[in-house]
Amino acid sequence: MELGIEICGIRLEHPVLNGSGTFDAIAARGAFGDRLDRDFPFSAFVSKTITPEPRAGNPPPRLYETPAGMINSIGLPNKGLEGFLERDLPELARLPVPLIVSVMSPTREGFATLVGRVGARAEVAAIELNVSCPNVSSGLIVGEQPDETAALLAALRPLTDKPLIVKLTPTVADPAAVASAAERAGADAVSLINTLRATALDPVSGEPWLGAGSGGLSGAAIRAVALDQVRRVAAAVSIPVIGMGGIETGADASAMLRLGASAVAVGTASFRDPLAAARIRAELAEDLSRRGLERLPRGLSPSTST
Ligand code: RRO
Repeated sequence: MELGIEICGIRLEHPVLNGSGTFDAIAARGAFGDRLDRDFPFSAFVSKTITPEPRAGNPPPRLYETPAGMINSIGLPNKGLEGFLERDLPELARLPVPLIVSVMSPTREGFATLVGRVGARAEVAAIELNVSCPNVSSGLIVGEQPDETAALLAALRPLTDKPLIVKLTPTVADPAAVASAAERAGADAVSLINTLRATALDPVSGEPWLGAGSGGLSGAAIRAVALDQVRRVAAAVSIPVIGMGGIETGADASAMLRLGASAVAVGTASFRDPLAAARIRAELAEDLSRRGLERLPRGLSPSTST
């Protein structure tokens, strides 16, 4: 079965990407060497989110395993824009697939600097705007407000010809309204969902387990939420939707594609098995053939009601 897709003008061999921040390709190259390039599990690589200035991230502990997923409170540790361009970009540009760089700033000016500088690099195929990180304490999450999201896109759109993908938050009553605002203001695609805000207590001390107090829930626990939000968003926009949230099998990926996603991303499953996405792609091809589908099902959404 032909799994190739074109998304925002970028040709991809199949529809399985990684979720930003869930696969460290530079560390993986150290561990697996050239095998990583031969067996690379994703059709495009989305970087961990970068910010204008370096960040140390949140205090430990940063992870908590739940019965069907995990809570992270990583807090955006990164080398900052300059460190990324100098040290990480040359490494990521060697990957055998198109590179999507995820960026985030607490200010519109910071976003503009990131988009201008990253967008000017030929190694970068597209930029993901992370307006949905649950783990920064800067107050407003831009992606919770349609108007804020649109204003951000309107400011950034003229700064680059590269496709802009908006990473949506699930913590809104109407994700389709935010997605539509992003589309109207010039977004080329949306990706969803980011993690859901979550808390866990240390069973012994009774205090919050995570160093930052709370974090973002991912994994199988959020799959049903992700499927519903992808369905609602895909019904509302004409730009491509990259769906993610708890995808662990080809059947999960197939469901998300049949609900309107043009591509999917694997995140938490890669922590347990770095090659999970390769298995999911193979299972997806089998699932779609079993259903008699000869092409990827964008547009065959069984329900478009919200
Ligand atoms: O770094 C993080 O803590 C983080 C980010 Br930027 C994000 O977008 N989503 C998430 O669950 N964690």
